[in-house]
Amino acid sequence: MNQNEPPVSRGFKSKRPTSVKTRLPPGQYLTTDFPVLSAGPTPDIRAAEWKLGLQLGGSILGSWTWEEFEALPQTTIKTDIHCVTKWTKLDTTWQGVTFDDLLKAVGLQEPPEGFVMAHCDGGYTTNVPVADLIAGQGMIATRCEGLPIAPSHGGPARLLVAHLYFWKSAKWLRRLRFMAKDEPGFWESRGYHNYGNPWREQRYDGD
Ligand SMILES: Nc1nc2c(c(=O)[nH]1)N[C@H]1C(S)=C(S)[C@@H](COP(=O)(O)O)O[C@H]1N2
Ligand SMILES: [Mo]
Repeated sequence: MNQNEPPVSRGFKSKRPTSVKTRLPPGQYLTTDFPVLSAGPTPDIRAAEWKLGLQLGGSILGSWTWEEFEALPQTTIKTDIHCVTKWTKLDTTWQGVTFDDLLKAVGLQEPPEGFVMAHCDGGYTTNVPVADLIAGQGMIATRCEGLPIAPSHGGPARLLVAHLYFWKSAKWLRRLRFMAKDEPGFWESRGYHNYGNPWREQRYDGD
C-alpha cells in the first residue's frame, strides 16, 4: 500500500464511506474556508502572457502558452488538502493537466529520475521527488471547483501535489525543472521538512 494513504484497518471491508477522522492527518483540524497563504504579494498574471516551461539541465523539453496548455488532455480530481499551518480541507475539486500528460506531451515515456523544482512568479520555489508527481499524483491545475483558480490561490496555474503538505503545491507556476540531485526550495531551506508527508507529520526539518 502507498505509505501516503490514510491507514485502514486490515481484514475489514466497510461499505461505509471512509470516516472524516481517518481522513484527518495527525495534528490537523478541518476547515470549510479556503485560507490564502502566500510568502509575498499576489502577482497579476494575464493568461495571454503566461507560459509554462519544462526544463532538464540546460534544455527546455517543452513550453506551452495558455492556449497550448488548455489544449492538453484535462483531468479532474477530488482530493483533500493539508496545510502545515494545520488546516485540512476535504473534497476539493481541481482540473488541469497531470504531470504524466505533460511528460507524454514532450514524448517522454519515462520521466528523468530524481527531483523537480517548481519555479513560480515572484521567486517562490519548492522541490518534489519525481516519484511523487507521476501516476496521477501531480497536476498543474487551472480550475478549482469548476472555476478558474483565483489569483490569490495561484491562478492562472498552480502545482497540486495533494498528498504532501500544501506548501509543495506551488502557486503561479512558471517552470518545472528536473534535477538529478535534490535541492531545497523556499520553505525547505527555511526550516521546513524536505518531503512534507502530512500522515507522518513531517512539518519541520528533523520531524
Ligand atoms: N508561489 C507560491 N506558492 C505557494 C506559496 C507561496 O507563498 N508562493 N505558499 C505555499 C503555502 S505555504 C501554502 S499552505 C499554499 C497555500 O495555498 P492557498 O493560498 O491556495 O491556500 O500555497 C503554497 N504555494
Ligand atoms: Mo503553508
